[in-house]
Amino acid sequence: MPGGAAADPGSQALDAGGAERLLATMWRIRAFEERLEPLKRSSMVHGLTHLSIGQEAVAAGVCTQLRDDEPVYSNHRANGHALAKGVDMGRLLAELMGRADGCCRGLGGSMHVVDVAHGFLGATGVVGGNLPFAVGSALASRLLGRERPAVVFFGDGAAQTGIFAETVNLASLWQVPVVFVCENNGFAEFTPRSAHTRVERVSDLAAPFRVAARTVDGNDVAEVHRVFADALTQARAGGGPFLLECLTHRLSGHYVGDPGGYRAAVEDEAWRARDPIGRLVRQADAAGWFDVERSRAAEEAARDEVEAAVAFALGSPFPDPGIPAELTYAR
Ligand SMILES: Cc1ncc(C[n+]2csc(CCOP(=O)(O)OP(=O)(O)O)c2C)c(N)n1
Ligand SMILES: [Mg+2]
Repeated sequence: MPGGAAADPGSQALDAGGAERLLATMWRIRAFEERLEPLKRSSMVHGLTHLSIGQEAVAAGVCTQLRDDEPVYSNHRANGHALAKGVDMGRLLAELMGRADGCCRGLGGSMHVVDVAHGFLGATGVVGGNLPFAVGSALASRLLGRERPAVVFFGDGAAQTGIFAETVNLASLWQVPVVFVCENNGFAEFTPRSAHTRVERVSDLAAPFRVAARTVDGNDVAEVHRVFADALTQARAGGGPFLLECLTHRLSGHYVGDPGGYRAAVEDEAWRARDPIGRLVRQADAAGWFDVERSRAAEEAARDEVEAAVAFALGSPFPDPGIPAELTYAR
């Protein structure tokens, strides 16, 4: 399958090849989720479906730089993180459709996707609940004698939980290799950040714990890639934790079917002009790397891959009803 995480891409400055890879990854996420929405509306997909359309630059800029054994802890808005980390698209869709060939045999669904082989250690429905997992993973690697960074994605809403402060404090105290990646889309469900707090920037919450932090334009994949590359290099070298805040925007509801009453005040049109895919194409054109034709080809390849994933998932049976008991109890 094209795109996704590489075995050992390292962290280097963006070049034409790297930019093409980010473009392909963003198109794969966009095409997948645009197809997922009608599948969810026609009840082919089970459980809540949280789309990340408009936020693809964060997943792509971060996950494509990680090795398979550098784990990612995702949240409820997990499709982009999973695809960019290398989870097979067909197996991901089969999981969301509750099919036996899903990456968790169809028993988990969208908020419990796990793929150990690719270091995708999971979506979770517990807002903020993934933060300590990442610190525990980074601590475990330290105890085993290596600095293996863990990355955790969380939203601006998760930054308001108590466990966020506890986790950042311990990461700082122990100086473990963890990169906290905040996707600040300005909303937690239907509530704007301004209704939760007077602290506008999540990166400001790191300073009291003496954790280095940066806020970047989360719709500029080149900038996300560049700053995350530095954080990753620091973490791999034993330099301790880092918090990367990516300012972004989800172009659709909190979940598919969100009535959206609050969206009248949301500036979708202004954000559409800052669409991360179009921006990368303009940057690549200016750098002489590729133009919009390359983007169209990447889009077409992504849409073909999605159709193959749909056929794969639809061809997969539902799990044997006896399986949950078999997996729950030890013999
Ligand atoms: C512990 C917990 N509290 C509340 C919820 C309900 N909930 C689900 S998503 C969400 C908002 C999360 O916002 P944010 O972290 O900013 O992520 P975003 O949805 O914007 O990507 C909330 C409150 C939950 N799932 N878990
Ligand atoms: Mg949010």
